[in-house]
Amino acid sequence: MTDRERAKERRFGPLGPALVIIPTYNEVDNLAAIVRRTRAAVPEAHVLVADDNSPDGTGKLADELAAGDDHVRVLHRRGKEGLGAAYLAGFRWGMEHGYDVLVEMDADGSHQPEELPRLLTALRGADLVLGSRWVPGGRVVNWPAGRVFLSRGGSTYSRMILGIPVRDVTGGFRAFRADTLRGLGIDTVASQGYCFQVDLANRAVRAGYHVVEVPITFVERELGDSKMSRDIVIEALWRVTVWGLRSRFEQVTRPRHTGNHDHA
Ligand SMILES: Nc1nc2c(ncn2[C@@H]2O[C@H](COP(=O)(O)OP(=O)(O)O)[C@@H](O)[C@H]2O)c(=O)[nH]1
Ligand SMILES: [Mg+2]
Repeated sequence: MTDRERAKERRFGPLGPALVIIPTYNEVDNLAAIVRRTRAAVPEAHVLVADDNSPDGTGKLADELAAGDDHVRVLHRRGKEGLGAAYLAGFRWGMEHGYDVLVEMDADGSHQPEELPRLLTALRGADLVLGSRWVPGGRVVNWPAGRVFLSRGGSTYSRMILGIPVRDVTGGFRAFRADTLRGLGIDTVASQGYCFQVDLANRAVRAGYHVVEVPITFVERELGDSKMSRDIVIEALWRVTVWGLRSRFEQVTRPRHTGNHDHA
């Protein structure tokens, strides 16, 4: 480790126990493998499966995995309420139970647990780490052209209208310090679908947190179905547009400090 890295770690403080939150809706074919890979990749971390009462029995499978491993826990939720709501419930659970690091990771294998150590290492010198497909070294495997277009377009649009320097703003492979989440005011997050991710990244940059993007290889799922829908895209588009316009409006109406003291 270089002196600079050591200095950074001192500035951001040591990392305590980590919780990897895996939201699930109908992931019965994927869950066991993803939990096994996560436990192997970061044996000291705990896993929380946040299941929205999946009709395919994912919740029951999660209970079975938890019964055989004290590092695996399950949060059973009433019904399908969206990815954002599941993560918020997972974050709250994790903070109530004293975790210092809260990680977001999909259940379908798109986010590779083997990359978790890199995210956690980067978090030693940051407030928030974003796994990123759209920085040098990041890539996607087996994604249809339509999804690449949607993701790149969504990130570019969000970056431009929000004015934040994040390349992959919709990604969902992330590591937060609990202190960062506390500072973001998650109780006022209303986003339900994937724009939840844009919301948190936007809040973190605006609040002045040190946000770092780490390249990841995103692998399209082989089993089960994507829950991406037109409604999710529409929610993201209108919310991001409203946030962007609001911040532009604040910029032009804010009293200006010119720094000119000639008249004094
Ligand atoms: N608990 C919960 N998980 C969800 C919901 N929607 C999606 N997920 C999970 O979020 C992750 C990403 O969803 P996925 O369908 O793979 O989206 P895609 O990768 O963008 O196509 C997966 O682990 C899903 O099971 C939801 O409403 N509730
Ligand atoms: Mg997926």
